Amino acid sequence: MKPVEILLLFLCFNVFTFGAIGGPPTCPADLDGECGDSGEWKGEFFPGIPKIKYEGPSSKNPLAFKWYNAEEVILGKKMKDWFRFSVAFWHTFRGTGADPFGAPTKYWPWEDGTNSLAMAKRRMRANFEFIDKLGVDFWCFHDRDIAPDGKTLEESNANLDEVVALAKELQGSKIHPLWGTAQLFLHPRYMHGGATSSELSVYAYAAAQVKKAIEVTHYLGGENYVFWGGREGYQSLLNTDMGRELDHLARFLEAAVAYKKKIGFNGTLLIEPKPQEPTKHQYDWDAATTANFLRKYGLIGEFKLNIECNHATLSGHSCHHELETARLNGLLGNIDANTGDPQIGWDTDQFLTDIGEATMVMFSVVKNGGLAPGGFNFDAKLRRESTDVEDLFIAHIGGMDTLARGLRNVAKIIEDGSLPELVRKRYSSFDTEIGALIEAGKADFEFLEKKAIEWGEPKVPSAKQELAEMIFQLAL
Ligand SMILES: [Mn+2]
Repeated sequence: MKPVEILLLFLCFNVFTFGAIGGPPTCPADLDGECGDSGEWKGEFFPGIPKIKYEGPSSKNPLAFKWYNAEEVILGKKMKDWFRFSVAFWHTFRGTGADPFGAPTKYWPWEDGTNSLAMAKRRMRANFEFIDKLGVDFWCFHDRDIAPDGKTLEESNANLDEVVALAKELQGSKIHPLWGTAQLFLHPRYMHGGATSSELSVYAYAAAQVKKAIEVTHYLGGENYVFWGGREGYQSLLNTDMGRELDHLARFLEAAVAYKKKIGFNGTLLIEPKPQEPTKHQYDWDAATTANFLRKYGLIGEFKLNIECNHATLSGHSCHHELETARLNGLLGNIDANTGDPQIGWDTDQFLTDIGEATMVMFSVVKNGGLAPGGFNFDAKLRRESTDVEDLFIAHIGGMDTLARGLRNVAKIIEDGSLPELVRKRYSSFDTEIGALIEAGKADFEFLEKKAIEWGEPKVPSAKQELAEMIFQLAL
C-alpha cells in the first residue's frame, strides 16, 4: 500500500470516529455538515477571523500584526515589497500533523477525509480566503498538493488542469504564485529519485511531470519555479554511480531551461539546497555545493537558489551563512522562511520566531537589494499539537512579525552606523595603495616578500567581536 493511502486510511478512520462522537464538523458526502445542496462549502471557511490588520507593538490582539505594516516604507521600500510573503499550500492546507510515530492530529472543518477532485477544489477556496484575510499576495504549491494523482499521467494532468482553472479564477488580478513546483518524492516510483533515478522510464516520467508543472506555474502567472531534489541523492555509494547521476541531473535541468524558454516562461528557476533527509546525502547539499554543480555544467546563469533556513542548519551552517554564500555568488533568489529546533536533529519546518536570526536574515536581504522576483515563502508548519484553525493565522502572523522586526532592526543598525564602521575599520589596512595593488591582482610574491622584510613583525589588531555583538544586541 502506498504511504499516501495509509495516511488517507488514518484520516478516514479518524473522521469517522470524530463524526460518531460529535467532534469537529466535517463535510463528507453522506452527512449534511456545512455543505450546500451543490456539495460546495457554505459561507466562510474561517468564520470569526477578520482581515488581519496592523495594530502596532502595544497590541495584545493575537490576530493583528504588531510589527509588519505592509505599506510602511523602511529603507526606501514598502515592507510588503521587501518581503513578498507567500503561503505554502502543502503545509497550510495538506499538513495533517502526522509524523513517523503517529497519526494525523488536524481535522480542519472543510476536510472530508478524501483526496477527491471536489475536495481539492474546496480546499483551494479555503486557501484563497486564508490568503485574503492574511493580506498577502503570493502562494506556493506542488502539483500533487493541489490536485489528486490519477491512474495515468494524462489523468493526473487533467485533474491538475481542473483545479488550476479554479485557482486562476480565485486568484483575481492581485494574487499569483511566488512559485510552483513538482512533487517528485512522495510517489513510490520516485524511490530512487526523479532526475537521478537509475531507471530511465522514471527519468522520463519526472520530466513529463516537471514539464506540466512549469506550464501551470506559467499559466497562473508564477514568478519563479523551484526544484527541490527530494530524493535526488543516494543512500549508499556502493550501489550508486554518482558521476552518472549528477550528469543526468544536469541534463534534466538543461531540458527544463530549454522548455521554459520555448513556452515563454520568464520566471526564475530556483534550486533549493538541502543536505540530507530523506536520502543520506542529497546532491544539492548546500549553497556552495549547488553553485559548484551549476558552474561545472554551465548552468550558473540560468538558476538562482531558494535558501531554506532549516536546511541551512541541517547542513551545519547558519541561515545567514547560506544567504551570504548565495548572495556573493549572485544566486540569492528566494527564501523559504522557517527555522529548526536546536535540540531536534531533523527538518522541523517551524515558523521563525527568533528576532536575532531574523535580523541576520534581513541583513543579507537588504544587502541584496531585496529578493524580487523572489520573496519569503512560509515553508513552515504548525506543531503537531497545535490543532485550532486560528493557529494557522497566529503562526503566519508571528512569522511575518518576526521578519518585520528583523527588517526594522537592520534599519536601526544601518542608521546607527557603528557596526558597518567597525567592519570598515577592520579592513582599513587594505584601503591603501598597496592594498589596492593586492586587490587588483598586481602584487606578486617577490614584491610582498620585500614589503614583509621592510615592515617587520605585523601589529595585529583586535577583531572586536564582543563589541560587534553588543552593538547588534542593542538594535534588537
Ligand atoms: Mn522548502
